[in-house]
Amino acid sequence: MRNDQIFVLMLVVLLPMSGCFDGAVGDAEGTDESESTVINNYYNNTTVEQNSPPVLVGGIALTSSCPINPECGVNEMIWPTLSGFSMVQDYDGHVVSFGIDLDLDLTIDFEMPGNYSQYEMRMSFEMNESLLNPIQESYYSTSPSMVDVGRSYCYQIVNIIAIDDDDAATISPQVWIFDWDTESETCVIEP
Ligand SMILES: [Ca+2]
Ligand SMILES: [Ca+2]
Repeated sequence: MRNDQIFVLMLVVLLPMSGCFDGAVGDAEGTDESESTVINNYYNNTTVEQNSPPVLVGGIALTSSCPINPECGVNEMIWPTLSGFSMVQDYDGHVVSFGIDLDLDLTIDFEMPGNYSQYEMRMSFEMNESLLNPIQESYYSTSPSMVDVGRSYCYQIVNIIAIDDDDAATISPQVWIFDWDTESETCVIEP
């Protein structure tokens, strides 16, 4: 076989193979590009899901309060009012709503005023007595010597809710305790 014949034979064999190599390299590059696109989408999605809900400290209770502090007579006291020390912070945004949910539908019934980021006394005179609906319960214990065993009291569970500007809510359930009147056999929802 002559040298030029060998060269032609090698060309015949190598040319189709080089085509395979080119194609393989092209495919590999294409795969890399689509993978990097997927990773970018992943980071974008993660950023959206990383909103922190508000952090809340403190609580809200029922009390008798006077709208004109501090010189207020007993007959000027209003009951029930909502009050309590609290602070609400949103570390990656701001709080847009803070208050109490009395009928447990996860919607705030009464907003609490003030600067949310300060730990301060908040008070609302908007409270409505018709939303107080405590349930009777009895103290019980395995020890018969306990003074309270058999006596009744009343309670109502309420939600304290804070919502941030990304619509994330922090819900903190609290228990309000009321007296039970043995004569009328009703929960006492008076001061
Ligand atoms: Ca937030
Ligand atoms: Ca509600």
